[in-house]
Amino acid sequence: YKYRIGVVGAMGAVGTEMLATLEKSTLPIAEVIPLDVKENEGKTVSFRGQPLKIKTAEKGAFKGIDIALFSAGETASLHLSPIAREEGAVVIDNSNAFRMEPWVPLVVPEVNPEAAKAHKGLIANPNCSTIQMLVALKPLHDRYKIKRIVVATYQAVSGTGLLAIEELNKQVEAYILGKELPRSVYPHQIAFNALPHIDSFLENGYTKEEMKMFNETRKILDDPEIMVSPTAVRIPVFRCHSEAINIETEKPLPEIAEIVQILDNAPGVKVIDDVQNREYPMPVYLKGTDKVYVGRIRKDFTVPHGLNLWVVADNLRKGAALNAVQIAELLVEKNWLKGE
Ligand code: 2RA
Repeated sequence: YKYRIGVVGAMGAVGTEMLATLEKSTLPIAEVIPLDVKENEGKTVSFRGQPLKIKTAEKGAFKGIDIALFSAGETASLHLSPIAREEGAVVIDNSNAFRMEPWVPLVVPEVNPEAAKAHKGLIANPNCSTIQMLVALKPLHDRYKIKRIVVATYQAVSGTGLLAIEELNKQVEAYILGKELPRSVYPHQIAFNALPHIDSFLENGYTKEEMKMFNETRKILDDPEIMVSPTAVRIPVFRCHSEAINIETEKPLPEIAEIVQILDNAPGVKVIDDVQNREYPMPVYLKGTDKVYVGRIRKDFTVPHGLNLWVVADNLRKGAALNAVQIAELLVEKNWLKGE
C-alpha cells in the first residue's frame, strides 16, 4: 500500500522542510498533497522534481489523505485538525495547539516511541527546543535519572518563520549600508543582538517558549518530578538552535569517556567534542543535518552529580519537519496508523 500524505502549511519554513524530508523518506508514498491558505491556492511547490499545485486547506480537502502533517500555526490546527481526522487522516501536528492535551501523544521517536501507539487520530510534535534537548538527555536519564535541568537556548530566527529570516537579512544589509535597520517581527533589533524573549511572557516571569520546555519534558519522559529551568534566547543565526544544558542526576555519573560513548551510541545523537582541535557543534555548519549534535561534555564540579553539555540541531529538521516525518514512519513501520 502507498500512502497519500498531506502537508498543511506547505509554503511555510517548516512545511517546505516537510516536503524536502518526505522526498527522502522511506515511507511508501502514492502522492503528496500540499495544502495552504486560500491566497496560496494554485501556486506550486516542488516534490521529487515535479511541480505540485497548492490546494486550499479546508473542509473536504483531506478526503483520501492517510496522514496529514500540520505546520500552519495553532489556529489552523485547532480549526482544521478535527476536520482532517473526520475525513480519515491521521494528523501529526507541529503546532502547540494540542501538545499538553492528555489524550494526545507528544512524541520524539528516539525518546518515547511507544507513546504513539495509543493515538486517537492526532499526535503532537514537541517544540523544537524540547526535541533536541531530550534526544541528547534521554540516554543519561535512563541510566542516571536526571532530577534537574538548567538550560539556556540560543535559537535561530528560522524558528519564527520566513519573515524573520528576511528581517535578519535586511537588518544586516542596512547596517552595512549605514541605513536605519528595518524592524517589524521582533520587539527589538535582532541583528548583532541577543533577545531574551521568545513568545509571550506569563505571570511567573517565564515565556511560553520556556514553559513549553518544562511541561513537554515532563510529559515526554513521563516524569512528574523532573525539574527544568529554561531561559530561551533568540540570536541572529538563520538556522539551528543551540542549547547550553546543565543536568543534575540522582545516581553518580561515570567518567567523561564513558558518557561520551553512551551519547555517541544513542539514537539520533552524534558527539562532536575535541576542544583541542576546536571541534564542537556549531549552527553555521549543521544546517540541513538530521541528528542532535553534542559537545563541550564536562562534569559540573560544583555539585555531586552534575554535567554540562552543548547541544545543536537543525530546528527546522529534527526540531520540526524530520521529527514529524519520523513519527509518520514509526506509525507505518509498527502498523500503528489505526491507533486506538
Ligand atoms: C521558535 N520554537 O523557535 C519556536 C517555534 N518554532 O520560535
